[in-house]
Amino acid sequence: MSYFRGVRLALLTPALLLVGCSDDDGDGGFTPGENAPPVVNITSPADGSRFDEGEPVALGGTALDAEDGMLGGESVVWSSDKDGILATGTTVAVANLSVGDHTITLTATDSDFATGDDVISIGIDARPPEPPTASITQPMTDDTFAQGEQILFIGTGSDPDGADLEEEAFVWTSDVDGLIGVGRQVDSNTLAPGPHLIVLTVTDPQGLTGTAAVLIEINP
Ligand SMILES: [Ca+2]
Ligand SMILES: [Ca+2]
Repeated sequence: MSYFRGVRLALLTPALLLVGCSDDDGDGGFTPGENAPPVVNITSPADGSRFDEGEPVALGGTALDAEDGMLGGESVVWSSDKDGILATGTTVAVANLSVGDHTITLTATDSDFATGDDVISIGIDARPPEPPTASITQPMTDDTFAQGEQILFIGTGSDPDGADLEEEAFVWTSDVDGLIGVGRQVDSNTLAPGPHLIVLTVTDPQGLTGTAAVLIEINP
């Protein structure tokens, strides 16, 4: 009786050891050969941050893999649900995010092709329109003219928002005589004698204005 029990125990022991091994597998994490995915953490910017259109957004994060250590370079990828893949590397700056709400994902891939990611939401606000610039090419301040002399007024302007400026956008006035003319280039021989503050006002399609001025003298 006791002999057979001993044999049975001896036969069972290897099986019990094997069962013990599979129990370890079930607990996970410590069995050689099992690959753990990278643990990814976005550290910058803060979730919910907002930025102006064109403003650089500093993206920063970490990707730690149990087997490979810290991941970087091409194995970490930033993407936006709105703009697609943005950049690779743990620390990058992007300045061309489109206006609107973005879900930003940092995805890391380890050497065994296991992936981990982290996600934040940020918003890009449309930049407010900017006024145009105006510049008077001629005449120049302190230029003097005889009464009745033909005076040529030439100006330039541009809009930082990229809008095309029509001829009608350029309006010339004198503080003495009022409206001189409309267009990038106008002329007049009817200015009254005396000093004139000549103002060029440029208006963009959004109704914003830029001005330039020169002071000239009309001799009687
Ligand atoms: Ca791994
Ligand atoms: Ca504008």
